[in-house]
Amino acid sequence: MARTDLYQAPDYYAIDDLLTDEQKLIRDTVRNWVKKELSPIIDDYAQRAEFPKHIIKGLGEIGAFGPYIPQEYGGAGLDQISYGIIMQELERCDSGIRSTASVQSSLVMYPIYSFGTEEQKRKYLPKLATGEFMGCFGLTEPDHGSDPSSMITNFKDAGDHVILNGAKMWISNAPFADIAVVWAKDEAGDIRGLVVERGMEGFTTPETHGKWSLRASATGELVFDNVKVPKENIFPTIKGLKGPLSCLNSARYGIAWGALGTAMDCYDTALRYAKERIQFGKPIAAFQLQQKKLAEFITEITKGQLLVWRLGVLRNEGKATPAQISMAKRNNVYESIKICRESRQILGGMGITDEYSVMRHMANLESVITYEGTHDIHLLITGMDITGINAFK
Ligand code: TGC
Ligand code: FAD
Repeated sequence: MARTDLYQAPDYYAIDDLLTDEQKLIRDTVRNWVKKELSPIIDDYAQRAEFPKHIIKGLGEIGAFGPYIPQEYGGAGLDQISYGIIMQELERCDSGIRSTASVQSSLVMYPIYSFGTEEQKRKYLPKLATGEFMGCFGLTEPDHGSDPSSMITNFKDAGDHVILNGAKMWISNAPFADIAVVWAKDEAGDIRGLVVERGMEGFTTPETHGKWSLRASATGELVFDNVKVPKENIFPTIKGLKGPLSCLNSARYGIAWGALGTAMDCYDTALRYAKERIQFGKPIAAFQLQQKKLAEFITEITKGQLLVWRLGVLRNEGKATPAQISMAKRNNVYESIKICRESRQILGGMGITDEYSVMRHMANLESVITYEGTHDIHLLITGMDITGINAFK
């Protein structure tokens, strides 16, 4: 059911004062676009478990695809905080929509820009920036999720092309993507990246059905059955897991901002509802137990906002470490999922309906806390960073 979007962003510590005029303009542009184009339709699409493909052009127009890719390749040439703000505003509406934008930006455009040949950049980036081409990122396999270095998807040399075999699972955007950035092992056993195009013989993208989470995002498999991929589609120099993991640094950073958007939306919804809903002759906001929840929400949101803002500054300076990004992804998703769950309780029975966004956000974050490295994997990354001891293996 279409509902009016009354969202007002919380800013308890005047974090707006830390933003430039350009960053605020970008934030307002995306927020207004979301209110007009996305909020009225998102629940219908989530209920139908369908990605709203007609918004792709609009996402391109507001600069949501490759915001920090240089303008000469079709990107917007923005800074990292602007990228984060765009992710926050999109995920404020729905994690699945942010997923589509962050996969396109950080997992498809970023590797082509960072590792691709000049021809690959010219061929793909401008079309990805407008949404004329949509992309997906294939790292996870049915038997290799948290441990991608054990992947079995591989390619063999066959003259001017290679023959690719294997399968990837849980791939966002796969069912409609025009191209896939795929990570596979070469004959020496090194992980390499290559661009596989829809239409190549033996390449299929079956859709994954039955999700209770991220329902407005299309998820699928990538199946490679002796696919002939021209050698010119291989990223020439990057080898090893650091290739895909570098892309994840960018996407995890965007998720840290994005997840906060869900918490900000749930807080705003729960606060408004608590002030309006009367029980025992008073607004439920007058009860101490409800105030405790709301006070804790705004505290965690404020801490999360400061965390991502500082991380954005470090990324702008080229100083953010993968472990710092990992901490922000884990913390902001974890705190946001708790805020969404408790907001749902503040709304009582109404909280389970699509009249409010809280239940959808809560269910979406069950994917977000798992993808791009699970909560536990990120704890181990911090653990290894501070102790110097690897507890993964
Ligand atoms: P390890 O031996 O630690 O490292 C292998 C090589 O990679 C380097 N490295 C990194 N480089 C850049 N950025 C990072 N974050 C890096 N982390 C490690 C490392 O220095 C080493 O380099 P070199 O030169 O020595 O070879 O690797 P490991 O096999 O022990 O695994 C480490 C672990 C578990 C942390 C890692 O593999 C991991 O992060 N696992 C989680 C997997 C994951 O996040 N998958 C995400 C799939 S994509 C996705 O979910 C998209 S959802 C998108 C959406 O819809 O929004
Ligand atoms: P597993 O790795 O099997 O983990 C299961 C449990 O074991 C987890 O709780 C984990 O924390 C724990 N565990 C694993 N190893 C350890 C350890 N060493 N120590 C302690 N605990 C451990 N992937 C892509 O490549 N591209 C995409 O676009 C993409 N989109 C996705 C979209 C959705 C909706 C979802 C749900 C997933 C997506 N993924 C994508 C895959 C995602 O990255 C993986 O699901 C994730 O990395 C976890 O892998 P797994 O599901 O195989 O879980």
